[in-house]
Amino acid sequence: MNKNLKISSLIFTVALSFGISGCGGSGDDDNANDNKLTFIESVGGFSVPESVVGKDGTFYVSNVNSKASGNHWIDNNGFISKVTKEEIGGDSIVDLKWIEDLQAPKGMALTDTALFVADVATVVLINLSNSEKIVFDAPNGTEQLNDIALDKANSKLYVTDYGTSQILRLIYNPINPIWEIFYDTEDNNPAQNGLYLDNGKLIMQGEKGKLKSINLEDNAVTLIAENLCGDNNFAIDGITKSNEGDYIVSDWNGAICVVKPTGESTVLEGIQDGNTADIFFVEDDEGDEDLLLVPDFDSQIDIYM
Ligand SMILES: [Ca+2]
Ligand SMILES: [Ca+2]
Ligand SMILES: [Ca+2]
Repeated sequence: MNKNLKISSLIFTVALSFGISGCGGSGDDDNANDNKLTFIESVGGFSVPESVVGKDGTFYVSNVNSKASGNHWIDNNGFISKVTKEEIGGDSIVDLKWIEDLQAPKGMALTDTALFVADVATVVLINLSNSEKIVFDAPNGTEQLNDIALDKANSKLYVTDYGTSQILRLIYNPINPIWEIFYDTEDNNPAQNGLYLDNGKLIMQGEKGKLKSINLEDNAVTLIAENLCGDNNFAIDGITKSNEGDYIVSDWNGAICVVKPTGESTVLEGIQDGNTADIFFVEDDEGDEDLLLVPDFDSQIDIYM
């Protein structure tokens, strides 16, 4: 990994090359920084941001815009912000309330043409070009949809319900959407939150302090790691993957942990105080200027390299 500043292909204006998981990069000082993030800047102006996703220089931030839970999530004031990299470096947000009339939008999934948003009891599909919405009402009994993992090739998405601890599957045909329960609660199962699709496996929490995967072909559940970063109560909010093949998981309470496929996990140092909600890994086009975007569930997206 080269540690050269490259202004020309910046994401969020400033980026140095950095492998989030370290993993013995080729630099001289690789050992010193393997498990440390470097804070770059915060982008503010949001209202309880829960997640961020993006591609090609355009990013979307879900704004819960309320901190109360239960029925208080239903307040019709949630919104999605649309941010471009040029403006975000100058601390300005292109379109703070790009999409309004949501409740408490949280996890999102992005395609070339659409943004899917988990919004309490619905999944909302937003057309990127005309901002039109298609709303998929979740089945009765759904409590608080939280995160989305998209299986676009099969027109399916998986969405966690923080309230019931289930993972639901939606075939998102607008004319005939089909919902089913894909994964039901385990013993001692905490509220399901973060979800990530990785080559035919759904990566999820399963039990507090653990990272598990479900094989989408046979539904077999495999334990990847336990006692995440030495914390049996690690409550996963966001799950992503570095370009070195390690999972990066956030605990909403304020911690980020790198999990190797072998199950070894290491806490990332250098995180700002506050919450760390649903994170997003930005791999540079050339693969060597990677960033981690961390919503603080207050007002900012914190950017690390
Ligand atoms: Ca709200
Ligand atoms: Ca997520
Ligand atoms: Ca979440």
